[in-house]
Amino acid sequence: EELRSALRTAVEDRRVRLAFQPIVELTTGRLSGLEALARWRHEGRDVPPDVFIPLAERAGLMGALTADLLEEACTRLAGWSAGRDDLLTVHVNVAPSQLVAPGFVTTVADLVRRHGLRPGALVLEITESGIFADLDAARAAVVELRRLGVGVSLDDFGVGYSSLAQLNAMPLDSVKIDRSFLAAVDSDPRQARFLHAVLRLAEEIGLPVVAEGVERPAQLHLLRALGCLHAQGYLLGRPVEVDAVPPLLDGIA
Ligand code: G
Ligand code: G
Ligand code: MN
Ligand code: NA
Repeated sequence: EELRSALRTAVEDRRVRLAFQPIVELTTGRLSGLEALARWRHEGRDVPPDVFIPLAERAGLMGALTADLLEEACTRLAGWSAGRDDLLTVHVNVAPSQLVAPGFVTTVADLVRRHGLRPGALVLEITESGIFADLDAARAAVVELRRLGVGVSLDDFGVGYSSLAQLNAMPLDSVKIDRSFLAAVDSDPRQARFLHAVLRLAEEIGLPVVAEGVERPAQLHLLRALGCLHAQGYLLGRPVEVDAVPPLLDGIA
């Protein structure tokens, strides 16, 4: 319909852009990374990614959109990393369809080389809900990406359909626990115990955790007490536009 053709034009004109949300190291309170989040303003309003990402998928625009956003993320990352020797990472969300698309890994390898990135500075976030549609292809892509040194993080961990055995078979280097696991930890002891169990599971299989959706100090205190190393959420920092990122970086030099 109308929104679809507007999105097509926006992708062609590179008007879908990125916002960046801080990921914080809990032991020090310092910035450790930034998650890139796609933003589209259409007729004066922000269209949520939950709307335009599926629309792009149905319209056959995901390949072009992903290429464009990865290019922007790598350009920004290279600029922000110049002259610094810290370990800033930029996380980019990659739809399952793109992870397994022909040539995807080659495209990523080319980006890393062209922008002169430390490969581990780029982290791709893949979602549990989609990768298991074609598990073998997804695993093969993840193996190749990790061989390049690029990071792969499993997003929305815990709410998808995967078995733990399948997860264990993927050479991931971190998981992001879905914010639903954090929602009630400060009011419901059972939820707090559940979070504890999920964190212990991740630790047992050697997967560092990024906790998502930290909105209240009590959630932050619990995560620290349970030994979670990284977190993200409105309390720690909202998504900001590109121009607001450099001041955030001063905190980590
Ligand atoms: O930012 P938030 O409302 O900004 O994002 C909502 C959802 O959209 C999240 O699940 C997020 O992972 C997804 N999303 C945001 N940006 C992108 C993107 O560039 N590519 C893909 N595939 N998903 C994205
Ligand atoms: O699925 P993904 O993790 O990529 O989702 C990122 C989404 O989560 C974005 O829409 C982002 O704006 C949103 N988000 C980030 N921090 C918080 C938070 O503390 N609370 C809520 N409700 N959403 C958050
Ligand atoms: Mn994400
Ligand atoms: Na998530």
